[in-house]
Amino acid sequence: MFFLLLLFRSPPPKLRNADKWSDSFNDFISKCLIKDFENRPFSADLLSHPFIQQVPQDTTQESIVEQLSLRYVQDEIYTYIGDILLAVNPFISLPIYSEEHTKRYMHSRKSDNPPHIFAVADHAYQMMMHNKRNQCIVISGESGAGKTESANLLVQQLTQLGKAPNRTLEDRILQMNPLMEAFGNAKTIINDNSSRFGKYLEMFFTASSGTVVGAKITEYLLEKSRVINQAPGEQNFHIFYYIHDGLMASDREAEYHLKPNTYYNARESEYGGEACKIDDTRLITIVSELLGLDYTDVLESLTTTGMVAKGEVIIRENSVREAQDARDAMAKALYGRLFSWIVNRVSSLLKPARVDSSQDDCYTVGLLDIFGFENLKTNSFEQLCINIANEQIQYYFNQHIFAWELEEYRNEGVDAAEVTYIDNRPILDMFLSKPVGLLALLDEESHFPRATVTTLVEKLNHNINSPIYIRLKSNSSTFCIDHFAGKIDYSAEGFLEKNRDRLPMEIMNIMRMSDNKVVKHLFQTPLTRTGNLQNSSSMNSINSSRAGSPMSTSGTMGRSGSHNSVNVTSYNSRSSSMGGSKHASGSASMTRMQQTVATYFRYSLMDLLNKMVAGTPHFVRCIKPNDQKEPGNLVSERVTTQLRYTGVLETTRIRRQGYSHRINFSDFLKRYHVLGFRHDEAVSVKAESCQRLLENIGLTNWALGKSKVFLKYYHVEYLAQAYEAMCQKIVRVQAYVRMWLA
Ligand code: AOV
Ligand code: MG
Repeated sequence: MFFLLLLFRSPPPKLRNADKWSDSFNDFISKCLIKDFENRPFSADLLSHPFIQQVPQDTTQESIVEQLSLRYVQDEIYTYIGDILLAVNPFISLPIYSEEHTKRYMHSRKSDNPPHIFAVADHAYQMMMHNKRNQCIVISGESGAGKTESANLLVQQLTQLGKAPNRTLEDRILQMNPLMEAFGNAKTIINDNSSRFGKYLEMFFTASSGTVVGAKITEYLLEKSRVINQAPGEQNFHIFYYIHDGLMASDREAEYHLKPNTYYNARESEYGGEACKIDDTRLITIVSELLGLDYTDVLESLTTTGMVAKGEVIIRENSVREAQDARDAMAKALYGRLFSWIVNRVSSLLKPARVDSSQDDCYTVGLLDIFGFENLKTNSFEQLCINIANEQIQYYFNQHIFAWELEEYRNEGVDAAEVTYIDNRPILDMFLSKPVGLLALLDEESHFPRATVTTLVEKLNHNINSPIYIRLKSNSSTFCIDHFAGKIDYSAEGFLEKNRDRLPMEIMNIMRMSDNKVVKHLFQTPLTRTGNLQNSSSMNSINSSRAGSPMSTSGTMGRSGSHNSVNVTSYNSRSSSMGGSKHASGSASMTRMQQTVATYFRYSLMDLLNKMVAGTPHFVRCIKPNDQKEPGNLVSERVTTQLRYTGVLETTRIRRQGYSHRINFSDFLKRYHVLGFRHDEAVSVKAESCQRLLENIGLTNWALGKSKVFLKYYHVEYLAQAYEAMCQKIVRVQAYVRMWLA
């Protein structure tokens, strides 16, 4: 810094000689920059910094919990395990998200400040700008652990980092969350604001200046059955209560025909086998009016079914059960499609103009916030899907943190940690493989009209041969799965109907004739199936899957960023129908066939994985300290369980002993040459050059493989910052010289 100040005061005399200026100048710059660098060596302090190395060498599960507990009572809810952030839910608003905090965590080193969710945003942003690669922040944790809050805080910080060019864009991005949560979140037994859908939010930044220019949301697997039925103690989606409570009492009744909340809790218990009859036809009048439909059309679509027999259309009356199913299917389809429509509308409002024309101009930071692992009193099809999605995230975490890393050590001959971890791939295989995976068997059974819950469970019991699937002999409609996060009993009651998720054609047809533009539009697109497991945005992504992605025909799960070279066969490779090329035509045929929820769920999972592997990942692990939502109360056993099943102890080991970042010799030398050598010093691409560079910078604890430099997570941050600082200096020096020469 001192040298730079001098530079701005008086020009160095040697530079006046035009012939010699070049050499002297370069020499001068090299010297002064390296000198400046020596003033900020890579100090041992950084390595032993309390925020980086909080966990002592002889770490045990107990000592981690103890550390977390000690920190938690002091409202220090964040802790790093290497570059992974643990966030323990405080269940109380803490004064740690102020403007001052926002500023403190912008463009800073992780070691400069206490651990914080803002630091994760900052780090991802810096990595995106430095490495010119898309980033992805994966937030995981049980239901109620704090994923959505974390995601919102990340968006807040990223918006600030991206210096939104105008308030409108910033406001729009920030306003999106309350809107999405109003329609997609609900009160459950576990969480008052539980996400009932998975959300992948991509924020777009310009490559040149890092300015945020837009965002895109993709939604996954909305639990739309909540519209028609909620478990005791749970509620419908927030929006219903907002509308009800927000309307003037007079409008509520007169315009929208809304009754007090309790009215809507009344359910029928008896189905009866007889032909149905609608007792209160005023309700049909109201529904027709509100949806812009014809009264008779609505009545008939609910109470009758048209069938083609011998070329003739025969109309038959529905049973009470069928009519109720038709009504429920109508409500679910309407809500699910409306939700997708809102998501797409929001995305189009936030769409950056340049993304369409030139993708290369932007990089993204993606944020994944899904519904957390659930174990309720009664677990149904929704919990099964939610928990499989969580298995998938855990699998991705394992692959990234352990499998790929250990494989690279072996390939490159690097002597590093031998860490064992619990691989949950057998669980995913049990669910997703074909033809005897649980979802494939469910699909098969769903195609038999006469199938019952008993035949389904019998089929599962008979065909699944895995220790993860546990038969419960005492009850013919339940089974148990030994998930990564614990054993869960599922009740298969309703699985078949929920999986078929049929929307009668009669309803589809009348909706398309609605006078209400939005309703009409919702049912117009043939691609939008009867569930939310399908939305056009995710369909697009499936079709555009790239080689090396989990959707590729090779069946390999490629990795992004500096790890691109490693391909590990994922469980998808066994599921031949998941091949990328098949998807292109697959989506078209989907419009024709009635697709099951399970099938679409598999597509959605692949799509999600596709998005995740396309960016360099950052992990936030949310921990739930107790089940009572109490602040200041960390129940050790509860936390220990979560740490155990998420592999935090193993993560600690691999992060201490291992090298989370690999970069090949050539890229390493190209990128960091300026930090360790004179600018004009030619160096050949080999291990010795990398070693010299690392030694010149003063880094320790790295390793060299056959073709790659192996770095610890903190090296990377240091290198990125040193590089950016050096670039800024060079630019300033060059500007000064230009000014001086002119
Ligand atoms: P989740 O997203 O992980 O559950 P949330 O993010 O909704 O969990 O958090 C649950 C509740 O915990 C929130 O409504 C807040 O009351 C509280 N909370 C979480 N994080 C914080 C924080 N950083 N500061 C203050 N309070 C917090 V689910 O969507 O159910 O899987 O499916
Ligand atoms: Mg949530």
